[in-house]
Amino acid sequence: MSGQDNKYEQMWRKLDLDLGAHDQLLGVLGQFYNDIYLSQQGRLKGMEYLDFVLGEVHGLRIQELTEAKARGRKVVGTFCVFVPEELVLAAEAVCVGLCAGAEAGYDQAEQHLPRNTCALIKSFFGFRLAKLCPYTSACDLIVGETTCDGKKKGYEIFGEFAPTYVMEVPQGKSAAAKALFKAEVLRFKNKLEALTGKTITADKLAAAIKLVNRRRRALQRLGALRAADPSPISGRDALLINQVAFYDDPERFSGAVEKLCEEMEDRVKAYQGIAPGGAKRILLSGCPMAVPNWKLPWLVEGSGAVIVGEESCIGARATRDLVNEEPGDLEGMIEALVERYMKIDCACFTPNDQRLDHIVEMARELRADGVLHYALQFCQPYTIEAQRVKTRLDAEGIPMLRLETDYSLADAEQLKTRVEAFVETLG
Ligand code: BJ8
Repeated sequence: MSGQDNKYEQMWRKLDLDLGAHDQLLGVLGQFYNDIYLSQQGRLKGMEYLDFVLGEVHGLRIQELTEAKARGRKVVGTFCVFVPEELVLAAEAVCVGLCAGAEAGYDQAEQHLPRNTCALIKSFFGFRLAKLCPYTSACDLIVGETTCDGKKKGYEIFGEFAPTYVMEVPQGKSAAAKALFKAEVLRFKNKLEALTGKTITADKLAAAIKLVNRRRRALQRLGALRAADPSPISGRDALLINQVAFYDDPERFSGAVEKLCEEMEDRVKAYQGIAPGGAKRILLSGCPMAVPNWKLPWLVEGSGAVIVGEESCIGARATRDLVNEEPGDLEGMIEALVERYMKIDCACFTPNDQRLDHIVEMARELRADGVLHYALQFCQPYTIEAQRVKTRLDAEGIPMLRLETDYSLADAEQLKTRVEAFVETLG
């Protein structure tokens, strides 16, 4: 990631990026990455792959996407883990998660959205409107979803600036809700077939299910290894891996994570860890942290604690459940997709008791000393659900600190003080 390197300039120009602003963004991100990531001591050797991928986040991977497009493949962008990636792959398209983790293009975004909109929504508007994101520009279709009110109303406007399709996601888990979601999955399948001109067959879908499950299994294995004390990997690195999972080639990425897990297993056997023995163990819970939103992990680990898990869509909520690989027919596979995706415990659902159970489960399995509940300001689902999380964790005797923040660094000192005070009270 370098603001100086312009070997991709022509490609970015073709994608209609604002080259000056884009160069500035890469320069800032590169510095941020050096400070937060490359300054860590004792990182795993396998993280070099992640450093490389992130270094080429707007370079090599975009080149791969443009080459795939030249060969006739479509690129489909998503903002939510509810969108079944397996269908996108089975339609022979490339699926990329569109990140929205920086305060970029806010001025342009605020011309269309209220100022007090959640940072994630403002960020995906900003990246598009300020012409900063080559992923968004490369997309033939961007898939939104009716999860929170901010997103679903936002997509009505976003559709004026990018080819947008919205999937309806139910707000509960009744049989009627599942039927609605199944109808939406089928509608999405038709949309993809129309977009790509390819038929989604049972064979293609079975292969896509296996591929995406492989990535989930690799991330589950990595997540389970973090139960070791000392933890073999920092929370910052684990978050980065989960972030990169959304845009890297799934097969290549799974191979790299599987190798990394082998290295982690060796560390665990040797009782080696990234944090000093006795470091307080923190579980993060709440809103997703998209690239390059590394603020909180940086502050937490800067306070001497170590993050051992993320109960988040960029974390365990995205990887916990696999799609059943047994059905051999298309109908059975669609059912299996619906079953799996309806298990997601996003705070947009009501009631959402499964999420409370999962937080407790994760805290116990990962031997966390405390939970940091993280919500983006103006995110009603997570800021409100934080109260129920607190009540449940109090009942379980698990300490919790509730934080609301955004992407700005203006509150970093204040957050740091609160996190340090919380860590001191643990164990
Ligand atoms: S399944 S968590 S990825 S919706 S932070 S935009 S909820 S106001 S991101 Fe999410 Fe899908 Fe749910 Fe996961 Fe709205 Fe909240 Fe902003 Fe959010």
